[in-house]
Amino acid sequence: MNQVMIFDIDGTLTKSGQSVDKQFARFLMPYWSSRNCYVVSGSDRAKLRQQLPAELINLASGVFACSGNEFFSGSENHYSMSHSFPDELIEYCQRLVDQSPFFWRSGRHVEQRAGMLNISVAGRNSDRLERKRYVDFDKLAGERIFMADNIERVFPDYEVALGGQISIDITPKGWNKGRVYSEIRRLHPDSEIVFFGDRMEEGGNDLPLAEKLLENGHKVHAVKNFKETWDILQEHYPIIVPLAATA
Ligand code: M1P
Repeated sequence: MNQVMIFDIDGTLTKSGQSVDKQFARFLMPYWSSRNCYVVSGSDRAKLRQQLPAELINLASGVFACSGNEFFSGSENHYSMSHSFPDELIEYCQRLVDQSPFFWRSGRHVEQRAGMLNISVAGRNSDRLERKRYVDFDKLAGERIFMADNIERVFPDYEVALGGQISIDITPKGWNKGRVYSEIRRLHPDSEIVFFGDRMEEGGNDLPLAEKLLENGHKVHAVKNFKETWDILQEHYPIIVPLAATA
């Protein structure tokens, strides 16, 4: 049976917020040209283009950005969802940011993307050290879980996912990575789907897609980092060599 591969980016193909390792990118190039490979990320296109080189993105069969709310392949845009988030929700999030006891604000704390809002107390302008400080703080304080619970309680039409390390993602209910499933089924109705992600725990942003795949008999790999993704690919999913090349 044909296989279609879907890869989350942060924590699965790259270290969180960083560019893909050069050697791993070299491994992925022939890999992505030999198979139908898609990527899905909570991040927007601009961020995704900083993390993966253009040659690699162009080899992917398609890219789902903004938690699956935007879909493009090459220069073709397939869809981009838009939603007008209520002022009350945005103000509520801004208040949560302002009230946080975390000592540092780098800027860009409430970011609107296609079909989603990203909220970060440390801010999207945080450098590596600032990110690390917030990660350490959040481990002790559980702030992101606290924020997510509160937002979902006060605004029940919205859902909140923990995507990366320093922020939370808010979408209208159901506008999550799970929507990637129906799109891939439409494009590849007879293929087995294999998904790699690092956030499949309760509240993690890879969970909705992982659940849909498992319910429908597909495969899911919950990885801890890109090295584990690399190992699994080498061990279980060899590069497909076209028949003419083997003759
Ligand atoms: O792709 C995973 C997440 O990457 C970033 O998360 P953070 O800055 O918290 O590490 C954000 O772009 C987030 O929206 C996204 O889900």
